[in-house]
Amino acid sequence: MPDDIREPEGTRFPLRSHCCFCSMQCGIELTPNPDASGNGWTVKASQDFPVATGRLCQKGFNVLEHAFHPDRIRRPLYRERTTEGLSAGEWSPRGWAVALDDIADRIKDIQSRYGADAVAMFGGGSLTNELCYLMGKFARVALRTRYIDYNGRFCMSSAAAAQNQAFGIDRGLNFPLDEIPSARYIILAGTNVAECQPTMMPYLLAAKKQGAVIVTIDPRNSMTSKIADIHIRLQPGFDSVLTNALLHVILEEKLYDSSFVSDRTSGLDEVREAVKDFPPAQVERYTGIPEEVIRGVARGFARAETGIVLTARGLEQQINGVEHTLNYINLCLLTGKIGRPGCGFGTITGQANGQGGREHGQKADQLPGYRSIEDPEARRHVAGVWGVDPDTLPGKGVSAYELFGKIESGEIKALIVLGSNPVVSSPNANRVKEAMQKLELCVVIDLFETETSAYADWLLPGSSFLETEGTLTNLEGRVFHRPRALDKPAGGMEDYEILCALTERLGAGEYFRYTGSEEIFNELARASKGGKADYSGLTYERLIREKGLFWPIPSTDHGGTPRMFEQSFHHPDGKAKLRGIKPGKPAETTDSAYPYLLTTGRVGSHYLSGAQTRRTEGLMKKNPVPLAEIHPSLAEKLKLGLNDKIRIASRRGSAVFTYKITSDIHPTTVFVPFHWGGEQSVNVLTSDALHPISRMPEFKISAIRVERVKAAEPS
Ligand SMILES: Nc1nc2c(c(=O)[nH]1)N[C@H]1C(S)=C(S)[C@@H](COP(=O)(O)OP(=O)(O)OC[C@H]3O[C@@H](n4cnc5c(=O)[nH]c(N)nc54)[C@H](O)[C@@H]3O)O[C@H]1N2
Ligand SMILES: Nc1nc2c(c(=O)[nH]1)N[C@H]1C(S)=C(S)[C@@H](COP(=O)(O)OP(=O)(O)OC[C@H]3O[C@@H](n4cnc5c(=O)[nH]c(N)nc54)[C@H](O)[C@@H]3O)O[C@H]1N2
Ligand code: SF4
Ligand SMILES: [Mo]
Repeated sequence: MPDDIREPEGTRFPLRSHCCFCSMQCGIELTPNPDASGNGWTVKASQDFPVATGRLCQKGFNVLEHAFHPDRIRRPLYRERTTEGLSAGEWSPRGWAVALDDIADRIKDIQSRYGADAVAMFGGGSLTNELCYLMGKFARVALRTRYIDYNGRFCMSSAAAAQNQAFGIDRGLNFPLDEIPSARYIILAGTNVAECQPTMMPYLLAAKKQGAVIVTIDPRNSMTSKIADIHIRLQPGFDSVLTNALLHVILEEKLYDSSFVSDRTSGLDEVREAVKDFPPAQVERYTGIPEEVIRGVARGFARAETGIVLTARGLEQQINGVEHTLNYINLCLLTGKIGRPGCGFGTITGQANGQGGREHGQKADQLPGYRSIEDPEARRHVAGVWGVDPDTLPGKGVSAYELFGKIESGEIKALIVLGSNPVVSSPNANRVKEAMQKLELCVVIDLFETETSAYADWLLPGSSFLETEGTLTNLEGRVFHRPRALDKPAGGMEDYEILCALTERLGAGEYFRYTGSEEIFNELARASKGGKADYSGLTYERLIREKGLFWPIPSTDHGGTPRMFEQSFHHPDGKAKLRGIKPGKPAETTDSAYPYLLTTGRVGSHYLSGAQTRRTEGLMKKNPVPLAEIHPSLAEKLKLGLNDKIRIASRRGSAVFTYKITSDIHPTTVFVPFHWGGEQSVNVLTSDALHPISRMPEFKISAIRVERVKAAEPS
């Protein structure tokens, strides 16, 4: 371990923390072990956290590697710009005071020339609730800019919009994970739990052991679908067509729960109308999914005593993602499978704090507590907590990807990135790179030099999950406290301290003087009071004592809300809204120039932009490069030979990949994981079409052409 990261004085071992990667947030225990290879620590699964007790996946076991990596940035780094834009020059280290003074001076200068909105922030969903909250406040109170958004826009925005429309509230799972074993029928659509939330698999396996039927819906026969009784391999983009057929059968055969539908929902006629033209025989002709499979799944789910539908990015990261999600929600509502034991709908949140990160104000249109920044009452309440005049709060800005459009057009001149690597993770990455060149100031706060910091003037060292205390909210909506395991690096600053130090220099310091993250949390709890995501009944003391609590939790004597919607939904009439879905087309369909579909996603051994896991030897060994999955029929057509590669071209760019032939993938589809940058970046190909409401990019569907690259040819 580098000697500037160490355990605090008087520490008792093992140190406790949580894996920083996915939304399961498995507990970990660290013990120094001079005999351990690598960094001198042993990581064990904690027996103490009630979500994934005693289990970790491959990323969890390797989670210290990046945190202790020699590539960690230790001091603020600076480099000069040339008249062409960015210098290709070397970074040079500077002191904190010099760095913060210069950044604040440049922000003030840019804002005096172009106005407050010329500075933007880009946040992330891996950060603590406290930091996400602080970023929203920092943007609105210290920068006074409307332009803040975050990577959750690429992640949870479609599911969030759908849940808000259907239920009037958005919490990923409406039930705790430990209800899964009581479900007798489980539909997993566009979710690859086995690789993306591996420690959730035991819940599914327990359900299976008790007789549950598991159905997976995915263009790939993924690792998750290996445990399924029925796998429906559909072409990307067809979820609403398939679900309309399922709903058609449920209505036609009168399998729905008529008393639940009439007492607790509105909109049945809309669904009837939407699904009438989707009889399963016709859908079979259109999709190739056999009529008897469609009828079997519809009957099985509707008749099962209990049932759960889970979705994830597979169907959400599309320009029709909100509608696809709504149609899966319709399945639960029509059959009355929600708000009671063993039942419910859930969208599986992705990032460590993908849930809390979408609740407390780092989204363009949002104030803490899941409030709307356009709502005068919400503005008054939050401004009151912040001690500012509500009229000084800016209005709503634009979504994550649209920020790059504003940079391109010259409206935004400065960007602060904290907790994301958007040059790798945004769609149409070449356009993003071009936009980044146009900035007058780019500040990246990260653990490492990244593809995004290649466009930065300043790269400030961020603090890792081990070095910060805070709260996070897992995929179930369970808020928990993550203790600080290690001291921050010598002479370093925690992420929140960097922002607070900037506010002093920007003339807003009086609103940002905190003694620590607990004080930020207490303010967040007050700001969230009365909002949809109400944390006002939470304190650090309670969270530590009770090992996490489920929001909403509106008072200190409230026990939290593990299962939602038992009595009512969150619309004013207390009912859930059924919505009739007319399936829309993807932004791009295939044609003779681009005859295949590209879909993108994840592998078990890497995490998101790979900034962390590509620095982890144990994980890199498993997946050193992105492998494109192609169907044998395509391989045959291309006459691929030994050591050949494939060139994939879309309307935006092209890239060369190593491939893997597998009959598990839909014949029209190619899958490529997105965890790599540079020449291995699949996002140079992806479509930047956005959903009209959620502004989610269509990461899951791009029309492509595939060519053989002969082994000897230079790529
Ligand atoms: N190992 C690992 N785990 C992770 C992450 C990681 O990067 N690596 N990231 C975390 C984050 S932030 C997230 S958001 C989650 C994401 O978790 P998931 O959403 O489960 O992951 P993806 O691989 O993006 O997509 C899931 C599946 O959708 C399928 N799919 C593609 N197109 C369609 C379609 O049109 N319809 C349907 N039904 N399915 C389709 C893909 O084939 C894929 O198997 O994972 C979290 N966990
Ligand atoms: N093609 C394609 N693209 C996708 C997706 C897809 O399925 N297909 N999925 C999308 C989804 S769901 C997501 S969530 C995004 C995510 O993509 P990104 O937002 O790029 O996610 P990360 O790679 O986690 O980036 C986090 C960065 O913050 C740094 N970091 C981590 N923790 C901390 C911290 O505590 N403090 C500081 N200062 N820095 C920290 C890391 O080193 C890393 O550089 O990618 C999206 N992009
Ligand atoms: S399941 Fe998620 S939180 Fe748990 S160890 Fe794996 S990556 Fe970390
Ligand atoms: Mo995500």
